[in-house]
Amino acid sequence: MRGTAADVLARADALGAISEEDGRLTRRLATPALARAGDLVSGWMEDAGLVVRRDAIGNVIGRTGDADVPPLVLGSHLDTVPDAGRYDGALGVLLAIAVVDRLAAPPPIPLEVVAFADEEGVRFGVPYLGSAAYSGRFEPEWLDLVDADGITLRVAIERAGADPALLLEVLEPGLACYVEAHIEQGPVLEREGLPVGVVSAIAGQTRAALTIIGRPGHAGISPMSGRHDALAAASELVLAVERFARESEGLVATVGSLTVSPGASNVIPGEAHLSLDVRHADDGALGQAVAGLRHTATRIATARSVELDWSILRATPAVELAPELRLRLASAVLAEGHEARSLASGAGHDAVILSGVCPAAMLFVRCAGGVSHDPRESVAEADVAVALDVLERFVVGEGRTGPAPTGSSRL
Ligand code: HGY
Ligand code: MN
Ligand code: MN
Repeated sequence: MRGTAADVLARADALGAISEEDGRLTRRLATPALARAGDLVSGWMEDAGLVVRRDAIGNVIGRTGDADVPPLVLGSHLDTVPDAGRYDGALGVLLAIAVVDRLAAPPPIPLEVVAFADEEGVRFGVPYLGSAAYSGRFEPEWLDLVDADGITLRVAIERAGADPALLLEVLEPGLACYVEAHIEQGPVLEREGLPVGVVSAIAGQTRAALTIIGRPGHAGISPMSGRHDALAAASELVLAVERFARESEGLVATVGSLTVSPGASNVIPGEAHLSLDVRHADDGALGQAVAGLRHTATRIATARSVELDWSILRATPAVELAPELRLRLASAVLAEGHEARSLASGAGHDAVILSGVCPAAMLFVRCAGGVSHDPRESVAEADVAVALDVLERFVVGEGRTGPAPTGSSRL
């Protein structure tokens, strides 16, 4: 039989070996590694009978069925964070291809399988560039985003062999609905002994870039009293962010990257650049938290006589996933004999963007220890098999023959 859980895991291993870096998995937007991963996925999509194209940002899109009928879209992202696990994103892409591969007859609706080129936002700081382009929601100013090497997104896309101007064309994607399978990246399913879960909502997320400008100086002759040390100010801010989030119910806030210049042991740091990632399930609470954190950062900068530049890179609101799709997904889970546990997602997903253009739903797959964004990420073949059965049943409707329902639904 084609499209088995073993196939999915073997392919995840093959994809996991395609990286920008030796010894660890990193695959960012518009890099040769992502292009190689796209080539592999493109071949698997063709083997499954899909007609494949690549769009200007590098999404790999496979289509089956009548081109004039809005498709059911299945997919996830192919890019990764640095030193990633091999299932975040890739599992959803491979499950989608495997479902198409195993269909015994043409599905009742055209299908489109998508491997998004940038969900994590690692290279240019702004997440969801792939699904935004696919959904016709690409912002022209994003072409001027600059990576750590000073390369703009525009140039990166040109160097990858595509025409960035195509991203500016206004398009209405005309999609019927979107369903994404993804590892849970959390402990709930494992704690409750469940193979899969139906996602109810996705937390809102604000990402910012902070720059602290102090005054560089000679480490040996500058008295402590008159210093304007950018790294010391940044360090106070990092701990203040942690304390603020710990004291705020339901809030998570993270400084994931910090770079210092000029970066020599005998020079007082003149500049510090920090990322800030703030999330909450409630948009009002998120907005208040971001404002509170900005006030805290400004207070620290003033007290230390350093300058602060605070720039919001992207803010995406919390999203409730489509109730009717959640019910259909839950029915498929029940029909496969499992409890249809509903749970929220603290992690962001391309479903956030797709939910702006069509009804969207997500199926979570249990992952060991809830670990993710870490090479220790892992899933069980039996859980992947359940996810495949559920997705197939969702796609073909009740036609699938599965075990009698025994589970219960807590939506
Ligand atoms: O950051 C996230 O939540 C996701 O991994 N992009
Ligand atoms: Mn991720
Ligand atoms: Mn992901």
